[in-house]
Amino acid sequence: MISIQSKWRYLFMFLGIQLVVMALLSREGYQKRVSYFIRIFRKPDTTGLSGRNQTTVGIPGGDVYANLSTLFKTHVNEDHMPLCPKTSPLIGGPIHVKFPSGLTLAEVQRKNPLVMRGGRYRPPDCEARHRTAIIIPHRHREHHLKFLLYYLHPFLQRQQLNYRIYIIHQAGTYTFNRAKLMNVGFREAMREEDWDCLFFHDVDLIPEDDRNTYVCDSNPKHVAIAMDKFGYKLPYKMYFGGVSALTPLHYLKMNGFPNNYWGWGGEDDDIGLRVSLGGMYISRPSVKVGRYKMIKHKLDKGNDVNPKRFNMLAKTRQTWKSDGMNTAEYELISREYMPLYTNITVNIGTEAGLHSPPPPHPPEKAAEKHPEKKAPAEVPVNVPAKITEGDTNKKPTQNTSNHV
Ligand code: UDH
Ligand code: NGS
Repeated sequence: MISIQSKWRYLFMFLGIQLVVMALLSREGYQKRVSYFIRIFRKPDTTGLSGRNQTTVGIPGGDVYANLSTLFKTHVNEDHMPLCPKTSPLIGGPIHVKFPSGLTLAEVQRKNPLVMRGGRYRPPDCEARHRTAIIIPHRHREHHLKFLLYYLHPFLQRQQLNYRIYIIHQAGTYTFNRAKLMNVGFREAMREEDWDCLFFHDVDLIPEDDRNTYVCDSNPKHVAIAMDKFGYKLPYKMYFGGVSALTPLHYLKMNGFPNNYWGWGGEDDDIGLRVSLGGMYISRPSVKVGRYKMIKHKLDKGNDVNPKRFNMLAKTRQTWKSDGMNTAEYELISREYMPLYTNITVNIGTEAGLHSPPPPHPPEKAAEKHPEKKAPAEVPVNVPAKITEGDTNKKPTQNTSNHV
């Protein structure tokens, strides 16, 4: 028979074990611990296609260039090439991203012998199922561009895509306008070829998993859903920044992107709202694969925080049909076919138009020097999920190791 004293002893032992387990769970994050325990009871995965830490089973060493040298130009008749398989045999999973010093564009070119002038690629041994244009808004970020090209070219080749990379370069020194540059990119890319999918891609985001396929969904896709700077989580429900993918039909249904967001912030939220206003939904890949490493940097000169962004967002419902693809005015300065990308340099003017002198800058409010998140004046549109102060108020996890 168990005496009362030993009953207490068991009770204390039980509570002690509970305390140890709780301490373990809270150390390094609850989720990590729970998944660790779950993994102990799971059969090992031999496909390399699920979960993280499978680098050695998936892409050898997580090297984005692994196995790509097996691809070479064959002299097959291009009219009689077989269709590429539904899932590329080159896709392997997680990619190890680092930023080696001393990388040059010549080196990226040497590592990508099958990329043609203008940053154009077609699989050498099969007819691609998908035709994707990558549109990158750009100014003064050559250093980031070099790293993006180093990772993006082999990443897209692993997916057996027919693709081209377009850099849309804003000429001059006037305030940067990311969304308007995307409108330019859309029109100029579609003028050149009949793309079935367009990826709108920030220059500083490096994909970390090649199962994140650069093809479109039946709804506009927000792709960069798990960035290192946000702890590999979506910062808020309606976030549509970084990388997104739309078909030409999606793009036209939402009248493209706004032209009037000059400076940092808000334009991606406007684009997210347009998806709903155009009668569509936001689709997303799984957080396991929609992972990105951001090359750390500060706010650029010429891209100050836009103090009007919340007021503008509150009016998207009224403005989206009259400001967008149908009103995007710009002047093409040049189109250059570089070895690794097509460079489109464009004059997008200012708030005052293409040729008028820029409007005087409004005095900047002290608070706007730092883009703390404020709520829009009112909830902008009747959409399934709304952007509120809480929604945009996220705390990026600072990751200093990506600062190059
Ligand atoms: N971009 C340029 N040149 C510029 C500004 C922006 O090329 O001068 C392009 C580039 O593709 C970049 C994208 O526009 O990836 C988005 O701009 P961003 O990287 O400045 O914006 P993001 O929100 O980062 O990703 C801002 C970092 C500082 C934020 C401070 C507020 N939290
Ligand atoms: C929101 C901004 C977005 C921006 C996002 C992430 O608050 O444009 O933060 O910013 N919306 C508004 O300001 C209305 S980040 O942490 O990357 O600097 O993309």
